[in-house]
Amino acid sequence: MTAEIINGKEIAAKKRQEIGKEVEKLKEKGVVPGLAVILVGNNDASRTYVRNKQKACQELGMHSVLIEMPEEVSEEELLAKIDELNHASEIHGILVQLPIPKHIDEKKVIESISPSKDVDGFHPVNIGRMMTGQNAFLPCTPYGIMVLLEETGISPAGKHVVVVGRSNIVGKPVGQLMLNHNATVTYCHSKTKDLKQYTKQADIVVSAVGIANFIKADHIKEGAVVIDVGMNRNEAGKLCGDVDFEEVKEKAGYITPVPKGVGPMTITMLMYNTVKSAAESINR
Ligand code: L34
Repeated sequence: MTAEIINGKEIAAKKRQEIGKEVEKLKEKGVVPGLAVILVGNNDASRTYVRNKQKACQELGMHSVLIEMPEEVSEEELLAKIDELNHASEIHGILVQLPIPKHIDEKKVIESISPSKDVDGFHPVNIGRMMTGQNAFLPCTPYGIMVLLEETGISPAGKHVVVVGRSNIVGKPVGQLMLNHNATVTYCHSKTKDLKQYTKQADIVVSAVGIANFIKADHIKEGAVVIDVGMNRNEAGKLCGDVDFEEVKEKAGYITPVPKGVGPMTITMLMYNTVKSAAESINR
């Protein structure tokens, strides 16, 4: 079987058109959705992702501010900046691009963002709301994966989803969203013994481990859906996912490429959440 390639860039473009219409409606009501991104230090990959986020804001006619802070910035200074943004009426979404330097407590930073502006969906309040099925900002990468599946006509209901990776940003929440959509979910991670035994049973595999060419054809059941969340660089410095694409695409039913797979959807759902926050700010 040769897999159908899920074109994340194309689906993202379609979704962004819909979001653009919402932006126009809000502008008619006098509200311009605004996103503030804080970038700490000098990580080239982070810089690229943040640039893509700003570009998306511009294309949708949204307000965006980038706050750059040096690697040595103190935790107090970062928290003070977040507090300022929590109170800024023209800002509806606040995002601190991860990773941040080790001397700053990441959990403390995330908890300092107002849940009503936490467009990343990383605040424990939003995570709890997601888990209990209440109105919440859903984390952008997991949400983007759900939309990719929906747009491709794949329902997780009744399917066995195997998530490889258990980060707070991707692995844990994507399993939760799949569960909310009636999938049967198995979580695997670096301590899992005999990973293949699990992944081979999966109707849908979501890989978020951060190791290039980690998932091979013999991990995958014939015809399975393979979602690659990896953003790795190979020996040649080329961007690649967790999945050995050339090999796995001959066996899978559907596969997402890297780039132009999950990445553009992450940014799209960030735009969606920011517009949602702006709309909700009207009634507060
Ligand atoms: N706070 N930190 C916070 N929120 C996030 O949602 C993120 N993430 C992850 C890293 N840190 C974060 C992102 O934004 C990963 N991520 C992200 C976003 C966009 C892209 C990749 C990762 C992206 O634009 N990918 C392009 C290719 C980019 C390139 O050429 O390097 C793609 O087509 O996949």
